[in-house]
Parts: sequence; structure tokens; C-alpha cells
Amino acid sequence: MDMSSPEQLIGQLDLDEQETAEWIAALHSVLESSGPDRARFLLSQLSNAAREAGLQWRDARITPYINTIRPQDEAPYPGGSDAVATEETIAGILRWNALAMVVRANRAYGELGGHIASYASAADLFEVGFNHFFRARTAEFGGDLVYFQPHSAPGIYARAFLEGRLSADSLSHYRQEISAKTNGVQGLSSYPHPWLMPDFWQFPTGSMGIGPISSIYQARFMRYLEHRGLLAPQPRKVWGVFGDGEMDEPESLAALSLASREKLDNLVFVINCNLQRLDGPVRGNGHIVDELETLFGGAGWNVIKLLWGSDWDPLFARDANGELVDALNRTVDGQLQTFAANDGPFNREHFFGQSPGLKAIGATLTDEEIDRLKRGGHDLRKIYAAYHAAVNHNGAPTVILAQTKKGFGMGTAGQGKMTTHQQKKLEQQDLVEFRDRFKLPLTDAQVENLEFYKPADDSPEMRHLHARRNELGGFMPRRVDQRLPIAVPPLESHAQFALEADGKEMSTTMALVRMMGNLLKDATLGKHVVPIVADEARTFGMANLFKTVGIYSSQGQLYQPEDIGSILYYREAKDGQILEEGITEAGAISSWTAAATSYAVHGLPMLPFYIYYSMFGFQRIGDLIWAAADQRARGFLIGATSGRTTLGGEGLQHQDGSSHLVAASIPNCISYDPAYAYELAVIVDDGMQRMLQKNEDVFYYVTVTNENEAQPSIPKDAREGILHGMHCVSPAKKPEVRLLGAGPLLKEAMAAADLLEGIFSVKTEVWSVTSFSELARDGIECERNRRLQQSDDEAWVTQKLKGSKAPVIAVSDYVRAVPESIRAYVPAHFVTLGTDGFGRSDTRASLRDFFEVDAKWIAYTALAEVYAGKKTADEMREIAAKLELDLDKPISTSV
Ligand SMILES: Cc1ncc(C[n+]2csc(CCOP(=O)(O)OP(=O)(O)O)c2C)c(N)n1
Repeated sequence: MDMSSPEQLIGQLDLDEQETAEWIAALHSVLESSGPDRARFLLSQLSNAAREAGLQWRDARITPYINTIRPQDEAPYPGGSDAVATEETIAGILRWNALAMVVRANRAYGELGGHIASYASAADLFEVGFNHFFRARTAEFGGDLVYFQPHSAPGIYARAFLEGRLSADSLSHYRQEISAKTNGVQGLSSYPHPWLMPDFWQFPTGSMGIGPISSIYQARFMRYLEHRGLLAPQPRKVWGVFGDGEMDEPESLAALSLASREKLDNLVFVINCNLQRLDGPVRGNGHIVDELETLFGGAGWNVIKLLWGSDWDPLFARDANGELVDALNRTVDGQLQTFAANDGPFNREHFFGQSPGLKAIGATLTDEEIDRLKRGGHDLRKIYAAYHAAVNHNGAPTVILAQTKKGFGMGTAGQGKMTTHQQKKLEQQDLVEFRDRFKLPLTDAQVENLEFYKPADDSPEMRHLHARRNELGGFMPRRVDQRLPIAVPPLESHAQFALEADGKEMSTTMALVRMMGNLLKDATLGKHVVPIVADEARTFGMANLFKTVGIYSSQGQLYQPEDIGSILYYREAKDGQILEEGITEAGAISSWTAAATSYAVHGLPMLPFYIYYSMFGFQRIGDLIWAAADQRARGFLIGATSGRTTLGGEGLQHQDGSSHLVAASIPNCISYDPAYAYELAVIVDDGMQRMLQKNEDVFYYVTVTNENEAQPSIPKDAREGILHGMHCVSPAKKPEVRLLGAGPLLKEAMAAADLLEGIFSVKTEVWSVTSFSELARDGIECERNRRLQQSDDEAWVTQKLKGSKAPVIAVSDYVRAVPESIRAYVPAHFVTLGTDGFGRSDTRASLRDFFEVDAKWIAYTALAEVYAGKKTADEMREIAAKLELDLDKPISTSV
């Protein structure tokens, strides 16, 4: 039983007030005489004693609904009142320009959308960061990293406008990126998108939950680079400014314990608690701040509640018997929102009118003063004090729970309104009120025209703004891509075994791990390689790397591993190279993204290989991969145990038949499904050259399998075809049928060719398709060039297959839609086979029969084409019988 819930604390009657006073006095006296450490020690001793006495007492996870930092402990504002006043003026201007940007865009084109209310609530939180804390990257300092709340983007653009980085023309092209380009202007993307604004945004945060988890793994990856001696240790911080609603996303909370376990005091979360999401308060009957305090506090974070502005301090000072604090404890979010949406008289009546004591406190204020009582997240001094405490906290990450008003300053039109999130049109009267509220020097006509406002260069505001950013190293956000090539070792140095396999048996997974092991040993490249797993290293045969390069652990190894005697023992080390993330694909991909973007974020190119069950990639964490693509990630995603029929017994949830379909939809994802170790070697080599040497913003998705098979050596001149997506592995003169086999099913296509030639004397040619998606992309582009430019471009598929009219049968271990993607470029009759439907637990042989993709089914399908119009139905049935195929079996997609 938790005896310390707030209700109990608040509601409990004090049976002996004198005794209580004595205990409290004792605490104060210890504090005064021996300081806070001693006081904390005594409290934990008391807590232990209580537990030993069987009290089952736990410290409250929820503290009262007031600021964590006492006024007397607040760090003073640098620059004092002048700075506060100037920065408040700047914040007002930014609010206006952000609002004007959104309202203008929507006046012109009602469909563009955008948000005003979110930034209105977050502006002060950002401004204190921009003016005092967010340090830019310079020649000497790596810079702080800031994850911006996505729908506050208009405010960040508004600031860049004042800074002279974005023009008024750009602001006029908010959410009009395509027409902006036509007009020769930098358009502004809706949310932070490095793909669209590569010199500006560093981190994509538009999809809720991605920012929080990414920022945690980013902070951890910075430590990894430092511990491995690749990055000089510097007091850099990762800041994440997020909405309270965004904290509902599982990804937002998924890595909280990692952050505290790793003692990431380089990480600060600022949660903009405006108590509203999109639809409304969502959980209006409670306190989101308390919920988050429990979650973050329980996970070991330093929690700072920043709820009330300085103008509340005298009210609390007058609250001798705790009535005001009690009332705040009791006032739930839905009600706080109603108070935000209403004026002074309403708040006097409904909040301060609750009891005579509160009434007396309220009586010290005018209605106007009550109306203007600030929440903590709108008070620059309080925000500064909280940030100051956060950046000086050691040993744990900090979260600041900043209470704000959604649509702050939008008056009766928007502040605290249920509908404020989507409001993007304001009446003239509302705009004038907004101008007056923030004392903007705009005429009614300028307001009507939604003119952007920029103070004169020599105004105190502009001078202050520039001085602050100069002091902090320059403008932010800013993405820097220095193009730092890294020498890629010659293919033979790490993949000779694959190029000249000469029939040796191995799986493509084994080949990949062996190649990676060799790359790790390379004098130049080795240290840049980052092997990442989500607790499956043994599944993929990577256990030998535990010993050779070690598993990263910020604490080193504090125990003697059970297998210490083995040469491959489980070795954790502070400079370990493998990121072993445990069972969290979301975490592992976040680490991968941090590594894959290190070239831009830290000016330090890394080469991550994240190796995982292919089914738990694009299907499970596809949105995180999409965001990595937006962030111009460079690295390898290795989908292991891939293919619907190749991962035998694992069944429906594990067998992947679709990842290549999704991978193909990501423009900068180059995906391959190689069959042979030598193909894999060529692909990895090409990837390294493009990503590391040529600095192309692409990443590679490569599927590998655990099926052992005899690996041939690389045929002469195969490289070009492998990279284009198909090359001939078994040519035939005047073939009657051509088989295209991909990945693990190339083997079935080769066996089908043997059946066709051996039993039916049908001349068969076999091609290995390494990438249907690359072939399709090439086809789309060539086709378009022919249409638009009247060029004679010909798709690779067409070039390779046009020499014959023989039918073409394609088979892969993926859904038919994958090979179907090249249909338009196949200059012959084309049939596709694939693994549509749910997987099953069974042997590979049974699965391939079930999905009709084994050698016999491929052979039968080929014969059906070759004999079309020549054999009767009965004769085809005889052929099927000869091949032991059941033509009446249900389709694999049926139940
Ligand atoms: C994954 C995902 N789901 C839904 C949305 C749509 N969405 C955009 S903002 C928003 C509400 C955000 O609320 P909150 O985080 O509290 O921010 P506020 O605007 O209140 O500051 C939603 C649901 C999204 N961007 N991403």
C-alpha cells in the first residue's frame, strides 16, 4: 500500500500538529547545520527504518502541483530585467510572424494547413534556449543538438527570418515548397525535414514519438563515440522540446530507463505541458504533469516542475495554511484549460472564489492581473532557472515539465480553446488584439495584410538577438554536411572468400558477418564500423565479435562472464564497438540512425550495420526508417532470416514476404535481395563507395538468409549486372523459357532449369535478380525519359531480355507485387510467382510447395507457358502428376 499518494497526503488529518512541527523543525535544523546531503541521508535512513518496521512506505512519486525550484534557489537571469524585457519583445515578434505565416498561407490556399497554437505556447521555452543555452557547432565545439517540437516549426522559421537566414519571400512560401522552387525561393517545409531543407533542419520530428526516442539514443551515441575515443569529450547537450500529448506515444517513453541507466546528464527534455493535444485535453480529469512526473521520476530522471510564473510567488508566500497549493492539487487539466480560456473575472470567481482564504489571496490582484498571471512556461526567469538547473545536474537526464497555455496570447479566438490546435484563420479583430497583447508596432492595415515585422538592424532587439547567438556560436538549427570521404578498402581485402568461394557452403548471413569482421580489422575504416543488434547476435553468428571488438558498455565489465574461459567470451567494454541494444528494434534503429547521420551531426562519418530479423524491420519500425531516410542516413540495414519460406519453422509472425515492397517505396533506400555471397560482396562494396567515398545520401537495405548453400565464385564481368539488379547465371542459346530467380529462390529456379532441361528438354536460361526495386526504378526513369525527352533510353531489364521472345517467369521469396514491379519493362510474356499470404511453421520444402515457389512449381509454370495452346488440360495434368504437384490445392492467400 502506498501511503503517500497526494490524495492521502493532502487529505490526511494531522492528529498531532505539534509532533509534526517538531519533525519538520528537526529537518530544517539539520539542513541549516549540516546541509542538504546530510538531510537527504537522514531521510533515506528514516525510509529504511520505516521499511524495516514493516510500514511499507514509499516516497511519493508525485509532488505538490507547484514549481520544483524555490524562488530563492533560482539562478538569476543574465542581463537582468533589460534582457527579460528585450527577449519578451522578441518573443512577441516571433509569435506574430509565425502566426502571420500560417494565416497568410491559408488565406491564399485554404488547404495548406499549419499550426499557430503550439508555437504560441512554446515560444518562451524556445527563446530562453536560443538566447541562453542552445550552443551552435563551431570549429572548436561540437554544438548542442536540439530536437524541435514539429508543429512549432513556424516559430523557428520566424526566428531565422529575424536572424536574416530566411527571407520574407521564404516565409510567404511556408508549406509551398514546390512553387517556391519554381519562383527561385527557399520554400519552407511543414515540419523539420532535413531532406527538404538540408542546410537547416538536423532532425526530423514530424511523426510523434520519433523525436523523443531518437534524442535519447543520440545522447547515448555521443557517449559511445567519446568512450571509443572517436570524439573529444565535450559538455555538449541534447535538448528535446516535445508536446505533452506526444508523450502518449510508446516510442516517447520506451527508452526513458536507458537514459537514466546510462546516466545521460547530457540530455534535457523540455515537455511543453499546455494540457491539450489535438482534440482537447484527452485526459482532462487528471494532471498530465503528475503522470509524467511519475513516469520520468520512476525511470530515474531528474524531474523539474515548472508550473507557475514569478507573479505567483507572492501568492504562495501568502498561502500560510496551504489552501492555494491544495486548490492547485485539486484542479484537473480540463479545468485548468477552462481557466486559460477565460478572463480575470471568471478566474477570480471560479478559482479564487473557492474558499475565503483563496478569495483573500485573489483580492490582492486586479482582474487584469489575474488574467495575466503567468504559467511557468511563459515566464522567462523561471524558464531560465529551470534550464540552468537542468544543465548543471550531474548523473541523470533531466526533464522539465513546463506548464503553458495552448494558443497563448491568441485571446478569445484561440487561447485554451478546444479547437485551437487546428486554428489557422483569424478575424481582423483577433489579429488586432494579438498585436496589442504583444505590443507590436503594426498599423491596422499592416495587421490586416498580415505583414511580417522585422525591427531595424540597430534596434535593441536585433542587436540583442545577434549578440546572444554570437555568444552561443552562431545560428541554429543548422545542418552541416562537410563531405568527409573515407577510404574504402579494395573488395579483395575483405571479401576474397566470397568472390572465389568455389562451391564452399555458407549462408549469406555467414558471408556478411565474415566480411564485416574483416572490415572491422581494416586500419582506416575499421573504427568507423558500428555493428548493431537487438539481442540476436548469436542467431546471426556474430558471437565471435563479442570477443574481438567487444560490446559497448559505459561501465566496462563489472562481472566475470560465465564463459570467461572461452576464446569467444562475452566481453563488455567501455570502448566496445558493438551496440547490443536488447530486444528493442525501435531502440536499435535509433542507434543506427544516430550512427548513420554522424557524418553530418558530428562531422564524423560512421558505417553502421544493423542486423535484425527482416520481418521486424520495415513492418515494425518502418516509420523510424522513413525518418532516418529523411535525415539522409548512410549505412546498412541488414534484414537477416529473410524470406517467407527460407526462415523455416518460425511461422506467420516471423516470415517476411513484404519488407522489399516497403523498402522500394523509400526513395533513397537502395535494396537488394542477393542469392550469392559474391553478389553480397559487390553490393556491400558499392554501398561503401557510394556512402563513404562519394558521400551520397543513400542507405542500403540488404536481405540475407540462414540457408547454407554451395557458393559459386563470381563470374567474369558480373558486377554491373549485380548492381543494376540482374545478371545471367546460366545462359542458354535460343532459350525456350527464361527464369528470373531472386535471393534464396534462385536456387529453386536453377533446380527448375535442371528439371526443364533434364525431363522435358526445354532450353532454359536463368538470371539472378539481385534487386527488383532497382530494376523497376531504372525502368520508370527510362520510360519517362523516352516519353518526355524522346530519348532512346532502355531499361536494363529490357536490354537484357529483348534478345528473345521466350516467356519469362520470375520468382522471389516475397509477395508477387515485388517482381510485378518490372512487368512494364519485360519485352516478353511475363509470369510472376511469390509468397502472398500468411506464413506457416514448417520445413522450407513444405513452405515452398505451399506457396508454389519451389523448383517443381517453377518448372510447371514454365511449361504452362511453353506449351500454351499446344497441350490439352489433361496433358498438363499429367505433367503436374509427373512433378507430384496438386493442381487443386487452395491458393496460399486463402484461409
Ligand atoms: C505519429 C503521429 N500521430 C499523429 C500526429 C498528428 N498530430 C500532430 S500534432 C498532434 C497533437 C500534439 O499534441 P501535443 O504533443 O500535446 O502538442 P501541442 O500542439 O499541444 O503543443 C497530433 C495528434 C502526428 N504528427 N504523428
